[in-house]
Amino acid sequence: MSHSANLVIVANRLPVDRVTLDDGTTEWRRSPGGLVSALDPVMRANDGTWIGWPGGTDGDMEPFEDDGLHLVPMSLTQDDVEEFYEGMSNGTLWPIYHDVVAKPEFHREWWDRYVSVNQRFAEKAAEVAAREATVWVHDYQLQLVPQMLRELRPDLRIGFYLHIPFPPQELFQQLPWRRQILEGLLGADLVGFQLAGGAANFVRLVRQRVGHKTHRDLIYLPDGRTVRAAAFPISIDTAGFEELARSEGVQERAKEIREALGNPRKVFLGIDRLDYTKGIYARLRAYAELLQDGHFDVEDAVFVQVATPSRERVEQYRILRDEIDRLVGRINGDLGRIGSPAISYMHSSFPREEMAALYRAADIMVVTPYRDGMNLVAKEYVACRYDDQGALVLSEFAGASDELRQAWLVNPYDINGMKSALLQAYRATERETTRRMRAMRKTIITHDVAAWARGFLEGLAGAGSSHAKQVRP
Ligand code: GDG
Repeated sequence: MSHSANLVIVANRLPVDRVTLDDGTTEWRRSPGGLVSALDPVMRANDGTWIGWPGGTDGDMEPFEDDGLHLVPMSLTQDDVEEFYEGMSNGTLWPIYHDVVAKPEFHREWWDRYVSVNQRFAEKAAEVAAREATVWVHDYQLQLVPQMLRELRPDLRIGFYLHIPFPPQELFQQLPWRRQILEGLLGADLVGFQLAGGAANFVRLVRQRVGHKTHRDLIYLPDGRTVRAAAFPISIDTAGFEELARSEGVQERAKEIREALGNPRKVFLGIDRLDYTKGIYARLRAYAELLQDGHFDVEDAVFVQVATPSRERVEQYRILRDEIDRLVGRINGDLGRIGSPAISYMHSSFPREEMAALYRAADIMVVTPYRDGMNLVAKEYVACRYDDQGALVLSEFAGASDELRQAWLVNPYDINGMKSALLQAYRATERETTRRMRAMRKTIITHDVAAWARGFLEGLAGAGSSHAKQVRP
């Protein structure tokens, strides 16, 4: 590897997906995620390198350049995928960090594999980082990397960002490897969370379980280092989404969608990865009860639910899929009429343009997770409503509810409460929705994903006691 980088991003996935073309050849396509567009300018300004898994189990691949970005693929074997990714990451950590909405499983082989894969990521980062470079590690799959990397390369400035919630100690304590994970994270100079609550949970756990001294957001290690834990709520490329929403193609498509739905008075919309944390089941039940109770009719309104396929090899995700299939079938069977289903359900993923058109077509966006680090869908909806129209029904347990206070906030465990919020949003006057939407738009226009990345990197430049070089945020 000839390129040595002043900024290294380490994440479970690379920012590109490999797609196979009709003629059997493969090429790389930029993943649509907001993280990629946020980090793209920072990567370019610092000639950065991104380390991650390209998906699949095709064996070793050489580092390559894609559209000016240096990409370093990490290969995973079938066993790595099953034990590190599907197992420890998505079968153990994901549910524990999301309020134990599903039951976490603990397996020692999964943990051993998590350790060995984290070690390989750390070794790769140690190999490509220039002297005193900045390394930014992402998310729950790689929590041991900061410490492993510091051992290999004490000259580096290391940041870690957790995209999902950090749980309270009552739940975190269940983890048989709780101490190792805390120590893994403490290898960073700055540990970033979505919300101040997550940062506080982390600091308290470190004090109680590891025994380090702490003061506010600082942790003092016996070797003289300090680690800072703070909140950096993530956001989206607000201007980019608005521009897409304003494009002629998207406006045209939004009209077509409404027509295809039979031009009902109101369109409700849910867009989620098909995940048990997202509260899809309860939201559809609440909606169906509103129809049953006669508040409105299938001719007046329709609920469009897009569930993007996700983690399909993990058992709990298969069970969830069957449950939603059954529920939608029952609701439509009981309440739908010819040409007017109660719920229009799609288990598929769409291009960004189609997402924007759906946001434009929807009068009421329904986002009701039981627990969510942030929830970007809520912010994307607001970004697309340049007309200041549209209502957002949002769970109190999504990180986004800290900023989007003017949404109709709900407790997703309270079906009656959800019914009443859905109904209020349905009946809201234009004046009311405009007032709320305007305030929410202000928030996400000033706080976009570029501001998030800048904030974290500036925090990292000022954190810790190492003397590594600074990167341009
Ligand atoms: C994790 C945390 C945190 C979805 N379906 C399609 C599609 N999407 C895009 C959305 C949005 C993203 O995927 C989903 O982001 P969320 O934030 O809603 O949820 P998670 O996937 O669980 O993300 C979460 C996030 O990390 C960032 O830190 O907010 O709390 O759980 O951007 O638009 N995009 C396209 N087609 C789809 O079918 N193109």
